[in-house]
Amino acid sequence: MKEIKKLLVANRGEIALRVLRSAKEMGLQTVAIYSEADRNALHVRYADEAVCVGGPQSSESYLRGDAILEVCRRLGVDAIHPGYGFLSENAEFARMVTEAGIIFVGPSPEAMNIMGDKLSAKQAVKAYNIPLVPGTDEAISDVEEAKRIASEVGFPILIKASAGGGGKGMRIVNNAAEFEEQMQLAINEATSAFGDGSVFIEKFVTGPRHIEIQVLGDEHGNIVHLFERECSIQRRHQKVIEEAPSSVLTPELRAEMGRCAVDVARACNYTGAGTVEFLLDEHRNFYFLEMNTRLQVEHPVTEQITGLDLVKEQIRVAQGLPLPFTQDELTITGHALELRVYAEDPQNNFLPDIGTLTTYVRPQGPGVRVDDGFEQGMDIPIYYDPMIAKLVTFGKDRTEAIERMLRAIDEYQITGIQTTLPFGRYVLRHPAFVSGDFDTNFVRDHFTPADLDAKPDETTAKLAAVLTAMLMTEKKAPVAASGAPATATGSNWKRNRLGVR
Ligand code: MV4
Repeated sequence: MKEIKKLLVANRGEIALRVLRSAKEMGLQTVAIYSEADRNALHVRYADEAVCVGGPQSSESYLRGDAILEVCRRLGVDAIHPGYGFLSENAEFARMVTEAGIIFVGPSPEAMNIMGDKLSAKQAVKAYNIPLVPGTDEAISDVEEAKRIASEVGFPILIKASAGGGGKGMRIVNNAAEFEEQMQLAINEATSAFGDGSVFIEKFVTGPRHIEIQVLGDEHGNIVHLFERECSIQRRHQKVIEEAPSSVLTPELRAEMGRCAVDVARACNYTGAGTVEFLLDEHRNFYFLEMNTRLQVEHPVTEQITGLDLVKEQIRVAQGLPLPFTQDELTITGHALELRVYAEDPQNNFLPDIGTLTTYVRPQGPGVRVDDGFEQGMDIPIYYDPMIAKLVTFGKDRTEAIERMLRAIDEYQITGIQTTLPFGRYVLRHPAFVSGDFDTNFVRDHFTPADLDAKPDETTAKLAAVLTAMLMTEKKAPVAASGAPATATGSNWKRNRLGVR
């Protein structure tokens, strides 16, 4: 075992604070780094020591691997937690850290390299029986060959950049006539954005759900999955609401996707916490898309339903300890939702809204968790992500988690800036969301800014009607389609399987 005594968090905002809290509970000494824009930030005050590493721009501070390593040497740091974003998926940084004799709390640089490129990820999982979207598993540059494959796969197809991610460098092609132009655009975009023009083709799945599986691996070859997160409610590839468990997975499908996720992790000898992304189509076929080699923003919903602290687990496996549980020992209890609260104006095309948090009062009470990095009176800096907070609620079932989220949104008081809280309230009250019948097109299909002007009474009445309908269905159908008892894991998720097409 490689004991960690002093941990540096190479990040800012809510995730820096989140990691520091777990480190403190574990009795570790903590070091924060910060930029000139974050002098008064909460993570700086929370850590035992804090060092300014440069200017407000990320490139002058949070992305400066050399400066961060210098702080580690000076303060005798034995491990770095990278959080998400910034250097968290930078294999070169992970290698530098390891070569400096410091523990990188995350996977090996090799695993990061394999999964950082979508085509090499597809190659790596080839030896396993992982379903992939029909298409090519190699870079394609010959337009005629690409067209031939596209017509075999069938339109619409999607051209994706191998080095891309989060929707960057994707092009939908509806017919052969558009093909050549779109392919050239995709290659040019990929070349200028990633310095790598490799593209490939996939059948375009038109109304998919985005389901991801949390995995955790140790250095002794043990890998488990921690069930799924449903992340279909997003706007322009920015997630808005995440939940666990998903209301569309049967226990059988959950186990099958879980096994595949573990195999994806095995394909790159994954260690630490990671996430395997799948698309689920309307017939509930699933396809592996990519793997994210970091702790994700939405990890709290998994923590709430499993009772685990993922940051502690990350730190333990980074010290070389074996996982303290087996797959069979893991169960789902209750239901959790996360609403991302952004400093954006939903009435004005979600334009980032910067300024001072004149009023900032967090919701409290049963089943509410707020992960944030701000206090009343602070400014939201313009240099970083506009996410102010993650509002997480949990309850015995999905209905209770929704009711608590609506109550928590009402308690949340933020003035001085516009936020996405009203948008969150709108989504949580929408019959399609409440019934579970939605896909990644939810926001496009169901939202216009005028919806936020609706009288609260009208939407409340609508919600009451839907909840009543759900309660009646629960009484009629408390048993899963498989005929298995509905609460084998102590979870009520099966009762919520409405809207399954
Ligand atoms: C797809 C797809 C449909 N068909 N691939 C977007 C982000 C990246 N991780 C993969 N993405 C998609 N890939 C095929 N073959 C639809 C999406 C997609 C999407 C995926 C997950 C969550 C939200 C999304 C929104 C639009 C498109």
